[in-house]
Amino acid sequence: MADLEVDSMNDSGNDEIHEDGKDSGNEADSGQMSADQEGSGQLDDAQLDDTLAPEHYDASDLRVLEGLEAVRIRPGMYIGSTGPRGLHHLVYEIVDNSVDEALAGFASHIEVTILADNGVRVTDDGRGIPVDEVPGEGVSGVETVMTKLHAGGKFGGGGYAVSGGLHGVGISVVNALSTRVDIEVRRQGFHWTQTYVDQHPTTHLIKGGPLAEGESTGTTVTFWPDKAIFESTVYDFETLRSRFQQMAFLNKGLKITLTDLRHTDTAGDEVAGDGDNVVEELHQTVTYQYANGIKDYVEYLVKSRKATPVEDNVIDFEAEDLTIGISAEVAMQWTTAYSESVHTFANTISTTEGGTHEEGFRAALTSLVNRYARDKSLLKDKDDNLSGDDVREGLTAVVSVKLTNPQFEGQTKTKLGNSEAKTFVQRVMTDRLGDWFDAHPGEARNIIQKAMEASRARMAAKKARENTRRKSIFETAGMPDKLKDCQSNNPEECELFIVEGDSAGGSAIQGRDPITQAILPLRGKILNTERASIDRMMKSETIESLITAVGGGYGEEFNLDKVRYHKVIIMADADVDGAHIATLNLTLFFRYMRPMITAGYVYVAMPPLYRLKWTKGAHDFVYTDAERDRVLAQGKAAGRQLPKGEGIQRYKGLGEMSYQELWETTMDPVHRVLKQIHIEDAAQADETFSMLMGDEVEPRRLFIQRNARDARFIDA
Ligand code: 0RA
Repeated sequence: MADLEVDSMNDSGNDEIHEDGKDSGNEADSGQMSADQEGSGQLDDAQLDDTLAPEHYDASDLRVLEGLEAVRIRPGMYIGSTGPRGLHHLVYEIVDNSVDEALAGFASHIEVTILADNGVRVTDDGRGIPVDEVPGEGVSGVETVMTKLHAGGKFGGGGYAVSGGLHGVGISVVNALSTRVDIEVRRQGFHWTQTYVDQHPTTHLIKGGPLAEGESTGTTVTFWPDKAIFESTVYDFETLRSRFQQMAFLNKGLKITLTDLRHTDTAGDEVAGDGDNVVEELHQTVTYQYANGIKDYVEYLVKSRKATPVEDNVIDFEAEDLTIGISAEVAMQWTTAYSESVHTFANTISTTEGGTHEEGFRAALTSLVNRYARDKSLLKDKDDNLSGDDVREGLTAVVSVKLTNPQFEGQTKTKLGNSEAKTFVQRVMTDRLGDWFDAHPGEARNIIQKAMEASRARMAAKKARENTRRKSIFETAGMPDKLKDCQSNNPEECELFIVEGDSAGGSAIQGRDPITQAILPLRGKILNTERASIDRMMKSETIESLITAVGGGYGEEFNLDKVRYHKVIIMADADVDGAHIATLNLTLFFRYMRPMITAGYVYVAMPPLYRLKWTKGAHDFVYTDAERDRVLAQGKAAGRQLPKGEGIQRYKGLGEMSYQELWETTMDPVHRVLKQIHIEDAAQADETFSMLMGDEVEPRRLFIQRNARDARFIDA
């Protein structure tokens, strides 16, 4: 799943954790690629000669290919990274072009197929990429799109062009980073084909047979990513599936089909424990199409959270301002759940860092609810205003804006910066939600009463917290008893290990580097914050001690500047129970200290699974079954031997390790493997958390079992 994404890293004393070595390429400076994607002049088929220039390459072709060479030299600049994200980005690049064709009203169905050899085919039933010679280019439209940077789908015209963050850099980038691309266009009554090998066309665009009776026009692009560029060229079905489902939600009516033609050995998940590929993911197909767009999205989110709606109907509206080139769609529903789940998008890119559209949404919502509550005397003069947190408690909402020239800011370029988006969304919300409240007074009253209950619970929690805080100031400077703090006061170098169980906690305390590493042992499982109200949550001593140790507070008042550790490392056993504990901890961060995750401060430690006790030389610790097999084979090839019987020691829990072993394998920055938690897609993560932490045990058990080791639920 693409939700909470994790990058493994061996952070060998290296502080540059955001530039993780695996997903190489700088995410931060890669979001500006949409600036220059205007087309290269209107194509007018009628004016163009149908015959194509004979095949010859002159200086201008060389210049074109130099452009693609630049992409190969710095792929991160164009697709963000050469890790899993970049690899999947290639597919989105092609699909976005087809989506544009669909939004322009010409395509209705996009089919994506992962081929058995990890090539990917994208087919649409649009107009087809122009096949005639492009004036001034000397080559066909197809060849221009394939070889010229930024000559993407936009040949000008047609509504207001919409472009995403990294998206819209064009099909040429896919060509640049593939060993082969086959392109087939169905247009002007015929099939047209061309193949590119290592960026170069092997022939000119070939006109094939006529379209069959009833065969639609359209484009098919098949590409094979270059193994010399990407760390891995194996596509993840789940990552693509969830993205296409989301695209279908965000583009009302669009139909997207995804098919996986691979066999188990590449598509299967490794199941924790036995080292066999057990889970079969053979030849699956999914199709998504939502007639009501984000309204369906909200219904889906509410259902997957197993939340009970306060009112039957999803509130939804949309508005558009053609003069400034912006549209906004909002869908929302309150539920009896305690946490909020608000997801915002700009040009279908998930804006996990929020931004102006989200500010506009929140500001309008809070002031409208307060004004309405006072008008109707639900709130009395003596009462405080309801806070934003109160108003949004239990709210599931999707806000999707589309605008011509989006400015993406923030650490991961997922924060919308356009000021006009704030005023527009704020105005639309105030008008339309205000109308809805007026038209549905009974429902409005229920919603406001729920917010008032939230407010009362929050105040009770605050009071309780102030009491305990006042008390503990006399004790250990406000820090929890259980915390073995580190000596350094510099949060940048400080690490907090959250450790399951007192015995592992003891080893961690003995093994740690006391200058920079603090240990917080927690006994057993923490409260499931998905299922508890905020006052109940704050009554839990364990959760209180965790929040106090981290130091930034929680909820709306969370302050990243006050955080005492820039690495919080969840350390749990490498088994199903451990995975559950890690997930409970992550849920707490996700719901109540989310900026910790966004800032990249939250990690999961990966203790080794096995120790290989060679008869001679140092032992090897390995972290996955695959690594065990590889290291074994390498060792044996090098003539090393394992003692009979107990040569491979399997660790069942952290408690089995001596404190020296725990330090060496799991805590020492030179050797340990940490997984950094990202919020790649908050909506998806939200859904996963709800599924994991919700009422139903069986999906959770299966999921954790499948993901306990390879942590796919937190991997790209
Ligand atoms: C340029 C111009 C036109 C369509 C496209 C590109 C186009 C590109 C892609 C990429 C994947 N599918 C696509 N479908 C269309 C419009 C040409 C016209 O006016 O007919």
